Amino acid sequence: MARENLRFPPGFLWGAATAAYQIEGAAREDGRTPSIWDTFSHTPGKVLGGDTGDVAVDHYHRWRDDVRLMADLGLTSYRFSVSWPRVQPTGRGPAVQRGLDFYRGLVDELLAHGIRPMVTLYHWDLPQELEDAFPSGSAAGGGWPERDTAYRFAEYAGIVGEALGDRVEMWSTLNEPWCSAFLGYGSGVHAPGRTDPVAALRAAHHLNLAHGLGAQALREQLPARARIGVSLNPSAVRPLTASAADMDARRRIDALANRVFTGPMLRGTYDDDLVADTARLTDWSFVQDDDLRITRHPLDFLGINYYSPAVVSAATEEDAAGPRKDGHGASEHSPWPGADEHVSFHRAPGELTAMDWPVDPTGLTDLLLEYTAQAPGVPLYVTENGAAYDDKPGEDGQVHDPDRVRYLHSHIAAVHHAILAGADVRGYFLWSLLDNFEWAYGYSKRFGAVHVDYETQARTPKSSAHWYARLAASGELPREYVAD
Ligand code: IFM
Repeated sequence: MARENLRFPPGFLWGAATAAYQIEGAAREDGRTPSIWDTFSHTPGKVLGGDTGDVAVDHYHRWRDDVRLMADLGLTSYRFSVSWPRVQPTGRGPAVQRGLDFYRGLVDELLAHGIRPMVTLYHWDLPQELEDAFPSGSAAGGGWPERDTAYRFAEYAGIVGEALGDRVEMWSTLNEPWCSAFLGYGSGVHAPGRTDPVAALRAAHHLNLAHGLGAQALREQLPARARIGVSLNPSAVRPLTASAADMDARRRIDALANRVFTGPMLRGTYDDDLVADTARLTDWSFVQDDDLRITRHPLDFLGINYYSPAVVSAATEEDAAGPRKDGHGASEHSPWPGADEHVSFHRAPGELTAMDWPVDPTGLTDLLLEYTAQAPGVPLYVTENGAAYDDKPGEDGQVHDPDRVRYLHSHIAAVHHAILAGADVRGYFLWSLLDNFEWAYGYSKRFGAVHVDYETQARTPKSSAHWYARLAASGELPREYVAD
C-alpha cells in the first residue's frame, strides 16, 4: 500500500526568493546610484569572470513577465528585496519616487495574481555614499562599521514602510547580516571587500542596531496587521567529535555565526564568551547604552536561511596550512575574528552541490527546532533554501535538474519533520526563483528553479520548477523522492 504523502498545514506559504542586486540590472536607470556591490563587482579580480549586476536578469524591465511566471507556477508568496540606492540614492534624505513606483507596481502585480509579497529591506546593496561616509570619524571607516549607517537604515526603512505599508504585510529588515559583516568586512570576499576584524565586529553590532531601529521605524508606518521579522543564516554547526576541544571550537563558531545576532535580537545581550573570545581585538565599547534594548525589538517571525551544515574541530596544524573549508570563499583573511586560530573547518559528509556545499537536510530540521526553543512563540519561515547545479538545456530544449529536485525534496521533508516535532513553520521560500548573479561567483553558479539564458534573457522553468508547482498546488510532499 502506498504510504501517505507528507501534508503541510493549511495556509503554508510556498514561495521563492530573490534579491535586488542579483536580478534587477538597470544599475544606472531612474536615478539609481552605485551600491557597494556595483563598486566591488567593477573592481577587477573581485568577481569571477568580471561579472557585474549591471544587467543581471533584467528583472527591472521584465518584472511583469516574471510575476506571470510565478503565477503560472502557482507560488503563493514571493520574497524580494528593495534596492536601497534605487529608492534613496545617497542613503539619506528624500526618496526617489520612480524607485518607489517600481516596487509599488511589482507589489500590485503580485497581489493581483494572489501572490503575497515579503519585502526584505536590505540584501547587501548599501549605497556607496554610506560606505564612503564616516561622520563619527571612527578609524574603522564608513559603511556598517560606522554607527550612523544604522540610523540611515532606519530612515530608509521608514520611507519604504510608508510607501508600501498599505499593501505589504510581511517585512524582513535584513538578509543574512552575518554575510554583510563578516564576509564584507572580515574576509573581504563580499562588498565592500574590507579585511579588518574589528570593523567586522562593529558592522555586526550596527546591523543589529539597524534591525532594531528599522523595525521601530517600520512599526510607526505599518498597520497593526503587518509582521516584521529578519532573515538570518544561522550555522548548523557541529563538532567533529565530542571531545572538549572540539566542543569548544563549536561554541566559538556558534558565538560568531549565530549568537552574535540572536543574542541582541532575541535576548538583548552579547554573550560573555563572545566578548571574551574577541577581547584581544576590541572591548566592544561601540555598544552604547540602550542599544541592546533597541536590538531586541519583538519579532513577529524569524526567517531561517539554510544551505548546508558546518563541521568544526579544535585547530589542527594540518588544517592551518591548508585551504579554508568553511564554504565562504577563498581569502587569506578570516571571517571568524578571534576564532580562526582555534578552529578548523571540515567538510560535512554528503554529496556536494556546484558550490561544493554538502547536502545534509538534517541541519535544517535542527535549526528549526533550535530556534523554536530559543524564540518560543515566534513563527518561523524558511526564507531561503536551495542549491546550485550546472544546469543546461537538453536537446529537447528543457532543463532537467533532478539533483535540485532531490535536494528540495529532502529539505522540504526536513521542514515537515520539524513541524511534526513542534516547530511553527509557516512557509518555505525556494532560493531562487531565477538563475542570477551569485555574488563573488558571478553568473557561474545557477540556483534558479527557472533557467535564464544570459544572452537572450529567455526564462525556461526547469523540471524542479514544475515539481515545486505540483507541491505548491497540493500542499503535499510525496514521502519518497520520485525522479521525473
Ligand atoms: O545567493 C545567495 C543569497 O543572496 C543569500 N543567501 C545565499 C544565497 C546562495 O549563496
